Parts: sequence; C-alpha cells; structure tokens
Amino acid sequence: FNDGRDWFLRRRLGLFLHWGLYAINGIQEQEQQRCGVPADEYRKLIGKFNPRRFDPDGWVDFALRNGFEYMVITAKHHDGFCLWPSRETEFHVGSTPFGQDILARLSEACRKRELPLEFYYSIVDWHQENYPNIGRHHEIVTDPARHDWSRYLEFLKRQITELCTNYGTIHGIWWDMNVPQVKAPEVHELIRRLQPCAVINNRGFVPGDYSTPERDNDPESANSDGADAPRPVEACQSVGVNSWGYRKDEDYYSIRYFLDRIDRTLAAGGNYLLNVGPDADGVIPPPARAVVEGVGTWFKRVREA
Ligand code: JFZ
Repeated sequence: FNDGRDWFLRRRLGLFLHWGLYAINGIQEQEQQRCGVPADEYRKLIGKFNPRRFDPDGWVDFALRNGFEYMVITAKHHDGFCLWPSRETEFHVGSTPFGQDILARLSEACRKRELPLEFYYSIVDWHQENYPNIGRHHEIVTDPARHDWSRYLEFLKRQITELCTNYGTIHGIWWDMNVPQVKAPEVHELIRRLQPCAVINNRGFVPGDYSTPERDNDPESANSDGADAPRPVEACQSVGVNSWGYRKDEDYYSIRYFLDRIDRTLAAGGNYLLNVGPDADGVIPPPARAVVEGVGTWFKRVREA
C-alpha cells in the first residue's frame, strides 16, 4: 500500500475474537436466526453479561506469546450488541452489569504491547429496526414499514465514527456481510480520513483493500466483489467446527488441519486470521487455546527459518 496500511503486508497471522452476549448461552453466535432463540429473549441477556475474568492484557500476552501479529475483535456482530458504550443505541456493554468499555480496555492493552487491533463490524443488525432484516444469512422477521436504508446508513456512519475516533489508532475495519445492492463509498472515505493505518476488507460497501475467503473457499472465487485488480488475501476460520462464538459442546478442528490450511494460505501470499470465542466469563476455552498454541509453535518456527 505504501502508506500507514503497510503493516498488514508484513504481519501474517491474526487472532480473531468473536465475543458478545451469545457467549452466555454458548450455542453459537447466530442463535437467534439459526437456533430459534426469540429476539425478546435474546435482548434479556444484556442483564446477564458480566465477564468477571475479562483480562485484556492476558489476551494480548496470549496472542504475542504464540507469535500472533495482529488482532480483530467483534465490536458489533449481527445481533447488534456493541462491545463499546455507543451513543447510538442502548444495546451495548455499558447497559450490562459489567459496564466497562471492552474496546477501550482491549485497545489500551494492544497499544501498550504494539499489537495492531482491528474492529469487526457487522452491517447486518438484527436489533436496529431500520435495518432491512431480510435476505441471505439474516431472515429475522421485523416490521418492513420501519426498514429504511438511508437512516440505517446514517446510524452506521455515526457508529463507525465513534470507533474511528475514541480508541486512538486502530488498524482496520473488518466489515461483515456486505449487501451488494447498497453502495456507500463515503463510508470507506470516512474511515480513510480518520484512520490512515486502517485496512478495510471486502465485505463492506465497495471492494476494499483485500479479499476475505473463508473455510475451504478458493481464494480466487470467494467473495467476488467486482475488484478490478488482484489484491492481498486474508483467509479466516474458527477453531470450532460449529461456531465462531463460544459454544459449550464445540467440536474443534485439529492443529494438523490448521497447519495445512495456514501453510497453503501463507505460501499463496495470504494472511490468516484464526478465530476463538471467549466464554461468558471472558476466558478463551482450553481446547481453543490448545489450537492457538499448536499453530503458534509452528508459526514461530516458520518465522525464524
Ligand atoms: C460471517 C458471519 O455470519 C459469522 O458469524 C462470522 O462472523 C464470519 C466471520 O462471517 O459468516 C460468513 C460470511 C461470509 C462467508 C461465510 C460465512 N463466505 O463468504 O463464505
């Protein structure tokens, strides 16, 4: 890129964190849509979120100790719950018994240890009544009379402004679930203006800086978004077979599986983002840690070679 975003080309392995209210039930991060948890029930989880063992320095140490070179956390997933006290909604961590600004704590821990941090932001939002909750991956029934793209986009821009203003230097906005019908290049311009080191993936409103293939997707075919030139690639994958968020009875991919996937991605010039889901106390489950450690042991050897 030849600008503040260059860090992304030198750093290759990232730790992805899916964390939010869904950690409480421990089913999966899309339990409302996929597991029939009613929206009204889901909302009540806000009264139960109290991760007493949240230790942002511990997460950063864990990542660095295992050779990970950047971090991405779900600032807001499809459920609409915000890990920071957004002025735009009440559905945020400041309204929980825990109360603390998770993004402030984590970004501070990352800054101290110079670990680049990106914010994942879901364009899909099951909590905002303006968001047209229809279509691929998000068939939550809401009142169509309230759907309003332009109002939702204004809300989104104000939230992105909060994320790009209140946490010092951030290193990326990791969009999820682009809606192909909506083009809003001004959102990307906003990020560029406020955060020159921030990379933007291709699940947003215009193609972005790099493509985001997932699981066994072929990097060539994944997320074809009309980009006109080859771009950097970042593959992503969860340690859990069933979920990105914490799941009580998760099945985990083997370390060997990831070494194969990651090796292939790195050889093709891509970055790799390995995901874990901390539990409701804020603890990364032991089997997830074991995968990160196994991958890290191997990756540190590759880096030294
Ligand atoms: C999305 C989310 O629905 C999921 O919860 C998680 O956050 C993941 C990182 O992103 O899921 C997707 C999005 C795109 C593809 C697959 C799963 N895709 O393009 O293959």
